[in-house]
Formats: sequence, C-alpha cells, structure tokens
Amino acid sequence: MRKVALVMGSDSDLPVVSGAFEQLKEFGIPFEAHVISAHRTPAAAEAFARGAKAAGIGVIVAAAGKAAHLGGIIAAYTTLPVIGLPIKSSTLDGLDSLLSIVQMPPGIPVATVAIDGAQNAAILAAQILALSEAGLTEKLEAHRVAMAAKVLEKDKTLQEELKGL
Ligand code: RP5
Repeated sequence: MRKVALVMGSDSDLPVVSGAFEQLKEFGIPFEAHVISAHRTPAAAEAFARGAKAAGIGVIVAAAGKAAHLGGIIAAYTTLPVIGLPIKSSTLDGLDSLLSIVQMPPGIPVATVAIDGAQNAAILAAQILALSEAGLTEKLEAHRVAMAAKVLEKDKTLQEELKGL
C-alpha cells in the first residue's frame, strides 16, 4: 500500500499532527512523518516533494502554522495530492494558517481541512488511497458506522438525563 507522508513546519506542530497518526494506524495505513520548513529549509521541502512519489508515498499531509506555505511549496514540486492542515497559531488563532493554505492561486491546489483538523486530514488521505487500495473502503465505512453508533448512544444518554429533570 502507498504511504501517507505527514510533514510539519515545526516540531511545535506535532501535538496536533499526532492526532492523524492515531487515525491512520486505525485504518492500517503506513505513514511517515517529517519536520520540514518551507521557510527555514526550502531545499529540503523541494527535495522531499520531488522524491515523494518514488518513495512510495500516495498522499501528503502538510501541517503548518502562521504564514503556512509548506503545503503550497510541496504541491508545486509534485502532482501527488496534498492536504493542508492549518495549525492554530497563538496570535491569530489559526486564521492566518487557514487562509495561507486554502487560498492557493489557480493551478496548484492544496486540499484544506479545518484548523487543527488532523483527524479529517487522515480520513481524507485514506479516502484518496481507497480509490486504488483494496479493503480501505470497508474500513472507512466501518469507521462511519462506529461513529454513528456513538452519536446514537449519546442521544440515549441525553434522553435518560432529561427524564430525571
Ligand atoms: C510554522 O511556524 C510552523 O508550522 C509552526 O506552526 C510555526 C511556528 O514554528 P516554531 O517557531 O514553533 O518552530 O512554520
């Protein structure tokens, strides 16, 4: 199976990005993770993106905060799908990161998930891989069934609580 690569602009992004590790593990998807900065290590960002396909990577998740150019610079050097994960920043609450990632000019798309939306980045990566990887679709469907069961359980608990009022 092709891997998901998670790249982050700084190790300070890791607490958010690690949420994607859990989800990918649950789906049985192999992944690798790297700290690569669009600003501080631009040559490394280019080298990573250029070599990603040959390294067996199928989807790249690029997490970054503030002036978050990592997803864009990586997408510029590969035709693999790139999912941008905006990280909540201390000064502008992640709106800076979100707009930097989502507002790519025409020609080089970066699919964008919510601020700190690591789980959705992993699920979207899985959905992309599922187009060509047997068995993944069933895992995605099972995940949705489990999610729905949790909601039904929560509603049941709420109804019990309301009876006691
Ligand atoms: C971005 O700047 C990183 O993705 C991180 O979210 C932010 C701050 O980086 P550090 O100063 O914590 O290394 O490039």
